[in-house]
Amino acid sequence: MTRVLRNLVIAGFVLMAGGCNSSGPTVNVEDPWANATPAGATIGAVYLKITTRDADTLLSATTTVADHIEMHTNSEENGMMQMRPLSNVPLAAGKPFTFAPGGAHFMLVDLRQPLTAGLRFPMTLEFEHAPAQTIQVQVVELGSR
Ligand SMILES: [Cu+2]
Repeated sequence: MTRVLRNLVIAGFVLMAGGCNSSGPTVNVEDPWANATPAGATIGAVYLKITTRDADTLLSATTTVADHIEMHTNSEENGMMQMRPLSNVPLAAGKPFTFAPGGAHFMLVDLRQPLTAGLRFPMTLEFEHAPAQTIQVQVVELGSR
């Protein structure tokens, strides 16, 4: 490699590194919430809006209040609502993806405690590229939103 070429390559790496650190958080999660669960319930659902600065893939989620979390989507097939598992969720750069009632949701499986209105609990989101994000989910009274 000539010296000029090598310097160009080094300059390119410096530019890329600068670009990766330039502006603000890479992941923005808005309004994470869950409905309170009735006594004896073993599952719950979390909703939120997520925007990533760069194209990424949401791989999984974990929480202290449930054994595990599955990502699901609701879709209508032959006139019936079907819940299907999502193995991951592709996120387009800068384009919000919304988990909301009637659509995509995080399903908390085998709750370790009831979700009571007013409770806040942590949930950690894992991405293909962005660092893991821990957010606080707000539990609201069932039917209040
Ligand atoms: Cu579900």
